[in-house]
Amino acid sequence: MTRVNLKRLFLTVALSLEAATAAADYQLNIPVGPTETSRMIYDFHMYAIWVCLGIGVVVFGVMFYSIVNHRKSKHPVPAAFHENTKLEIVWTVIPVLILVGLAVPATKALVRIEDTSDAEMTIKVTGYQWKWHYEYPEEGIQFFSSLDEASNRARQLGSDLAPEKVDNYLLNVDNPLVVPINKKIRFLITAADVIHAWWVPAFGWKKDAIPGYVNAAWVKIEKPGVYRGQCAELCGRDHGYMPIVVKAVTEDEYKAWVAEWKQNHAASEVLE
Ligand SMILES: [Cu+2]
Repeated sequence: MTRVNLKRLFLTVALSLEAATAAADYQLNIPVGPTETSRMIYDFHMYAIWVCLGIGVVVFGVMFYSIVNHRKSKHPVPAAFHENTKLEIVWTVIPVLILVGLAVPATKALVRIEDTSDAEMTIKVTGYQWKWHYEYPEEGIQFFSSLDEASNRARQLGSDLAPEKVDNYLLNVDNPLVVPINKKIRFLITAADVIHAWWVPAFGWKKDAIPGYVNAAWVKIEKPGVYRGQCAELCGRDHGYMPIVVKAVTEDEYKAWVAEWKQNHAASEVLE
């Protein structure tokens, strides 16, 4: 490759990298959500990364030191030793300690994430092809949550509505799940037809929704807001069109929403 060509190649790569960074709203690290579990996962992830980095620095340090200081030109005759009990004990004990140091906090986090006891309220989530059904057993509230109409219209072949014109295209639903903040909410997750998975990245976990089986998970959201997710298990033709929207609101707003819902829905028409 000529010099000019190389220069052009370098420029093209540099420019496209810059364009990609500017255009994409992405981050390299995992996000920290508004929940304790999400923070715990993030903290452990960072801790593990630093441990790995430390191991890398030590291992590569020893390797480069050996390459440079024990090169053939400096030591033409290689050392001829075999076995070193002390060294072997050291390189067994240190990795074991590192593994224990990783396993203890990882197990603690896992146990905490799985512990759905002492929940203050329960929400039952059922996956359908291709929508979600939410039920608040204590309140007698239940409804389906499907892709919003604008997205559904825009996604059709030859639609008169352009996807760019739709806010949160394919990420909005008609009836979002409304939950109060600062309450431990237990989710009971299942499915009515095939396997789906309920996933809101901000919460830090995702759970399979399996017909005939109930999975449990919990969340305690600390910040009001709209949290979005999607079905995370390929479940058929419209798998990509069953988003999840969770609206986390204050306790008072939640109570008002419950009252309003009950007023608008007679007991007889709870299920479609
Ligand atoms: Cu699905």
